[in-house]
Amino acid sequence: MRSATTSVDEVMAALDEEGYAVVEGLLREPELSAARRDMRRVLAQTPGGRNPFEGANTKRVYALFAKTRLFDAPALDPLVLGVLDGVLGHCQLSAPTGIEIGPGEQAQILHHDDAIYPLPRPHPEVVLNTMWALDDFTEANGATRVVPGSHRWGDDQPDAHTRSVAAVMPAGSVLFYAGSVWHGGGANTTDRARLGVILEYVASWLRPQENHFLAVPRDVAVSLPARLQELLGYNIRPPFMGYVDGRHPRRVLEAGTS
Ligand SMILES: O=C(O)CCC(=O)C(=O)O
Repeated sequence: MRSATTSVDEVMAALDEEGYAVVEGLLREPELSAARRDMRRVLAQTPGGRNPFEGANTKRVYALFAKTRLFDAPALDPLVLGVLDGVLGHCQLSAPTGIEIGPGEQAQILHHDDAIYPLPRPHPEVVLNTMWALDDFTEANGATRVVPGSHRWGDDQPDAHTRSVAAVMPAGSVLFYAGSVWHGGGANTTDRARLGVILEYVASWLRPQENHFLAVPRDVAVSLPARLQELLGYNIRPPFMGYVDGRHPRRVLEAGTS
């Protein structure tokens, strides 16, 4: 477990070695309680999972940046941006998702997040995920389980002998994990829900999982910090990937609302 004073290089070294790293204290009070409260407000209007991957007793909040402002700052955390720069280079948000694992939920199937892209393994990282713990993550309440070192696997699949570890961490911590590392939500055997928010990023030459242009209304997008707009796709990957009618998309965003 590392602390908020951890350097970008230390996180990158752990990601390279193990495929994941836990950093404590990136979200502190009063922001932590405010984020938890606001997510629980959103969750009150959120339906349950629709399939075994989403979970029978789990709720997932999609279109996160349309529903809360409490993750604008975490998405731009300097340590996160530094690690993104080192691991992915030019990148954008892919799947910002709140995940509340309810009591009685079974362990999610182990998977790797970059499996959606048809790339032979192993390959340079194209996805980096950050799981923000809003509750304490424990072995019992469904802390994310990670298979250490599995980011280096080729076509190997986890089986009954695969050793996974629970990313146990206090609320306010962040689990960084490579898009290629095998992992999954843990089983929740307690009587309380476990709340976390995933801010997943992808190299900007790939399509993000969520279509942010439709998920986040234009009048909301225009009010966001410029760097967050870029991470939501209002950006050019050099030399010109992502232009709109020959122009930078931010210009079009601003022009459209004036
Ligand atoms: O909730 C978790 O701890 C992990 C969830 C996850 O890996 C996913 O849904 O892709």
